[in-house]
Amino acid sequence: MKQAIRGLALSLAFFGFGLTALLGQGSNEKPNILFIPVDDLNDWVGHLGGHPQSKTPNIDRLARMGISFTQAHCNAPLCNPSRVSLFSGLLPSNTGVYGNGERMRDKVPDATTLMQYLRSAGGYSVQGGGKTFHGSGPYDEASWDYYNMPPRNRRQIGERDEGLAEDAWAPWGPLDVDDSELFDVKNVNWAISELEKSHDKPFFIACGFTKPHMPWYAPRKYFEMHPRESIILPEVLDHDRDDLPYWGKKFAREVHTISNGSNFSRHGEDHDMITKHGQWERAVQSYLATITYVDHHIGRLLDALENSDHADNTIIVLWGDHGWHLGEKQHWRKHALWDVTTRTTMIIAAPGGYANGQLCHRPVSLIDLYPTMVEMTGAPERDGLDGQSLVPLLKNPEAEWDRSVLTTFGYQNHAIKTHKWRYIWYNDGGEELYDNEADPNEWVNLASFSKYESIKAELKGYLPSRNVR
Ligand SMILES: [Ca+2]
Ligand SMILES: [Ca+2]
Repeated sequence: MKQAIRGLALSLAFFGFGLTALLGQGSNEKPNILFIPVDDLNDWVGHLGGHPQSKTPNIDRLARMGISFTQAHCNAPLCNPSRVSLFSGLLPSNTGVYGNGERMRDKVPDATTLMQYLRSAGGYSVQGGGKTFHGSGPYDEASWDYYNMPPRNRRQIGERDEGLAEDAWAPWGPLDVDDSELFDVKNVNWAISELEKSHDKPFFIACGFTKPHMPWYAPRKYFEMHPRESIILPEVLDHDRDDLPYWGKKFAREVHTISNGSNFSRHGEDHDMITKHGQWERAVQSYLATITYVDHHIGRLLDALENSDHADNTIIVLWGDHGWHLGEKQHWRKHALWDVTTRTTMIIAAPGGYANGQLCHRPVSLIDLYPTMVEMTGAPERDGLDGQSLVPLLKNPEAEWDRSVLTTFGYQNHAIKTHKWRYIWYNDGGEELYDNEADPNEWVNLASFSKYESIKAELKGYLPSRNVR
């Protein structure tokens, strides 16, 4: 796999990327940044192998242009806290932003977001559109020079299975509309128009996708690329949840609106409802179809950049805000601390001096993007950020890397991820421990076995000492 990616990267180097280095142009210019947040995209991406039937030729093409992180994790397993931590550079345990109800400026009024920093310290123009922070608007006016909000059409409802009960939870199905009618496509069109312009200042453009977040409605042609009758379901172990502590079981069963880890609303058990109504294959098909739809329009963005004057001087960063379960652990959605929930897609592609066309298997997280962008743009180093620049890994994906990754869900519920282990600690003292090398599905909770006491003690040492309420 690595060889193939390397070969393709080499050929790409002669068609645009790498030309800067070959021609010696633009070396003193600050690089532009194209940021591509993709909502609720887990690792069901071709080259990451999260699902054997995913079709993402354009995300795979981006991976060949840069470094794709196969162990990239979110710092919070839902939209608002994941994005606030990425853009503020501060972990949830340092801001107290744990749920979708809390606003960044209420908790950390003086935060300097990545966009603010690039503007003030780097002289960048900063523009966003679609879903960047939580919601489809700017969220934080101070973070943007301009924000694009395409008009929303009447809500598009996809075709449901015939005879499906009205109360079945099934927000998915094919749409008979043209792509151009959809919100994300209108937003991509705006970003393309910006990439086609010349700019006086270095630019940061965030073109955020609201899909593949539910509902999984996408044009019919993308469903036809994933025939339902041949859909492969995720591997599941019967009674997998029996060895979970109280909060693990709670998180697996329920849909949550969390505020400081205490406020839960019950919507019934997703997995029972989906299997009862025969919707599991349809759900997997719909998620795959929605990802392929997003991938197609990511390809249009990449084409536009490649055909523009900015191709040789623009960093592209694509990231999902957290993972997504489609039945693994009999769990659906996000809102938990297992690998399927925390793992996401993260690719950084930039011309010049990086080991492009390789995979990096070191554990990293979204909090690392802020300091990485600071270093890659040559902006002055910033104190007080919780992440660590990934530039050493972009230069050598196998560089020594002793960092662990922290994911937090609600007040004082944490997961620590190292290359080999996942350790989960809940605020009532409940624990889970998984050997991710031997047990990638996280089926066997080792926390109660005495032989792992010293491993647990070591991993516990990575838990944050500060937990802001
Ligand atoms: Ca999300
Ligand atoms: Ca289990």
